[in-house]
Amino acid sequence: MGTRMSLSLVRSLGKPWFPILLVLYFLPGCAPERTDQPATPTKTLAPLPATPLFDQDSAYAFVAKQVSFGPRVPGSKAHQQCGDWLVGKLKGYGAEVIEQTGQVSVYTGQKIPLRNIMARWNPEAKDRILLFAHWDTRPFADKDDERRNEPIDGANDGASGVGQLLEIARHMAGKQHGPGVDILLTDVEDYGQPSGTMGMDENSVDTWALGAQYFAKNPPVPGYSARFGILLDMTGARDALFYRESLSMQMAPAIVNRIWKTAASMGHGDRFINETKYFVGTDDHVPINRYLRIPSTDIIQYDPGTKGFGTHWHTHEDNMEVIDKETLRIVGRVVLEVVWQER
Ligand code: AHN
Ligand code: ZN
Repeated sequence: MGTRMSLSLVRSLGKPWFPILLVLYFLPGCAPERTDQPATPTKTLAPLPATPLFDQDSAYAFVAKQVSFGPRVPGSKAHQQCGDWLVGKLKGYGAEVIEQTGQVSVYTGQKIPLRNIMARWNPEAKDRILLFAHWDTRPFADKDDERRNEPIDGANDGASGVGQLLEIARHMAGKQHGPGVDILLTDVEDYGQPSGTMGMDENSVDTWALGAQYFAKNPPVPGYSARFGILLDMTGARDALFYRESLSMQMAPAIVNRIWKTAASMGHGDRFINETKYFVGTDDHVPINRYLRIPSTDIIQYDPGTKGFGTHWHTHEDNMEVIDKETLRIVGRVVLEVVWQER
């Protein structure tokens, strides 16, 4: 093609329309392409600061500390004391802390106090990332055969995600690049109406995640938004597997992709399984997606044996014995990596 074009150019020499051809030849895009130069100049991005090391011993200690207060049932003394400790830790890591208090009605009609805790780094930044987990404990063990009316320890269901977020918080003052970060510890997630094994009906779905619903409907920061949100729920049990959660895939597929791809690239594809499972009826990410329109995903354990949550779920077996440092580390470092890679 190039040779034929050049030949016809030679034959046109001396023809009256040759000057027009000559002008056309030098117009951008009309000359035969040169291959010795890149078509567009390459933009080199500045290297990102190294991601800090997520310390699983530290995360484990944060889980154990929460459990040591006793079940963090809304309205209880343990709940009050643990809440105070969480606020103190987050302030100690340099965050501006907003406490959102209020009252919510649970499925029995009973009114209970609510305390959402939001820790903010670089609060002036418009561009933000939201990390969240619930810090309350289920007041009963409705999936157990014994002591069904007693509250559970909630080592995995509640304390694990909060422990990982506290360990991430410990590094946050050192983050000088990229968007601002908010860690939201939601309250009254786990006071939902007990139901059969196969999940929930239309009426009971809204009895869960009351703190996140309250936050999303009345954000304490007017016009609150974020690029994306990541919810950690039951992320600390031994050998836990994390499948792409179906509601997250419907509402926020891009951030799900980011997390599962990052996990695979870090060698954790054996824990972050690249398959979607429908097993979560609702969770804190649903109101955050629905009302605040922040694309948010739930990282939550799926057990192929139960085709649902772990066997310890909402039983007294959800105690420190199910917590494993390796699981805490894997989820913690994947989330920290995704946060650190944002520019
Ligand atoms: C259900 O899907 C029934 N519950 C998800 C919310 C939850 C409860 N997460 C922890 N406990
Ligand atoms: Zn629960």
